[in-house]
Amino acid sequence: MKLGFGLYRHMLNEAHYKFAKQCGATHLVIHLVDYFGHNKDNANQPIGDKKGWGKAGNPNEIWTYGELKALKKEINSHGLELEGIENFDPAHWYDILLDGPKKQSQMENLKQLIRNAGKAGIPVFGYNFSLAGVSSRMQGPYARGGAVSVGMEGVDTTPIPNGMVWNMVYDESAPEGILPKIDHNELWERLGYFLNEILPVAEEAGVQMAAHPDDPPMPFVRETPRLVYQPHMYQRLLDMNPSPSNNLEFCLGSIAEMTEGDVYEATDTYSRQGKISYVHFRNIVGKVPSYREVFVDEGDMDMFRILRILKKNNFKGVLIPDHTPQMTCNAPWHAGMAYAMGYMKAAISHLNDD
Ligand SMILES: [Mn+2]
Repeated sequence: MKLGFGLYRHMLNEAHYKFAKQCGATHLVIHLVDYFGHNKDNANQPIGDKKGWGKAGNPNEIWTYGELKALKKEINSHGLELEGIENFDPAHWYDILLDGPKKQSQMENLKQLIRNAGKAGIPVFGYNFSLAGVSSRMQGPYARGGAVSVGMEGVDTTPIPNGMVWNMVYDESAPEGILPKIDHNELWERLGYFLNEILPVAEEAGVQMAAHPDDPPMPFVRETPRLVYQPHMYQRLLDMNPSPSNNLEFCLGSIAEMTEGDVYEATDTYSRQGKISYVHFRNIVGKVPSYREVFVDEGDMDMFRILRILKKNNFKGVLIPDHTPQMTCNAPWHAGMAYAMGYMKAAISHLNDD
């Protein structure tokens, strides 16, 4: 197993690469979507509000091979590997999510993006097939010692306005109104189209498509259906297409927040199938619709037990902390992340001594 950090777009710089290396990470998973338009007030722990996470990017400009190659080179020059990119820009696939008129042309763009990633030598592309995206979360002093973290108290039922999807505005001049209501089957069909189109290209490009479960894992959020809100629903996604590129971005926190099943069993089931591309290694207390994100060592989950299961099933991928509570000091994000990474590093070396 390998250790990495997830870095948001505004963190893709020398200071953060050095920080990651100094903590003992060897790999990075990077976000290229410009959440909050570089307004950093909220961007180190995105929760957003009903206005969402800001404006989506340019629909006509996908991330180019040159751009990705340069990023990889820069990251490598700091002694780190670039393991993956996390999330598509809503601007690049809103009509794939919404089954809109630009679906096919956006699909062609995403295929080119995956080819670009493969050519640049980036092995994993994480995505979250969701209309509401991350939603309904609040921020508060939920973790040990009053550390500020994210939690949920009830689900957001505000409908999504036209022009917005996955928490971002892709069309500021969209007509008044809200997204039409659809059921779960319709959303699964949209996912099926996406997978059948993207997976052959991903396979050829040497890229694994890694699906994040719903965050929060509720059947409906903002009046839209969700796909993977119980552990067994991941299997449905895998069974839709047998491609070796059809993989998971295995978020332990979101899975432990689910009301059915068992996070240890799920870890065993999916790692045994070799279907986990990388892991979001974080801990929580509670389940939806009422849970809190906490420090890695104070939650409901026995993280050592999770690691033993991953090791037994020969998981070789990357673990990243995902999010952590923010610690009270001048660098709340860094302190939280360094704490998580130190814990993970010690746990892994202990495991390897067994
Ligand atoms: Mn996650």
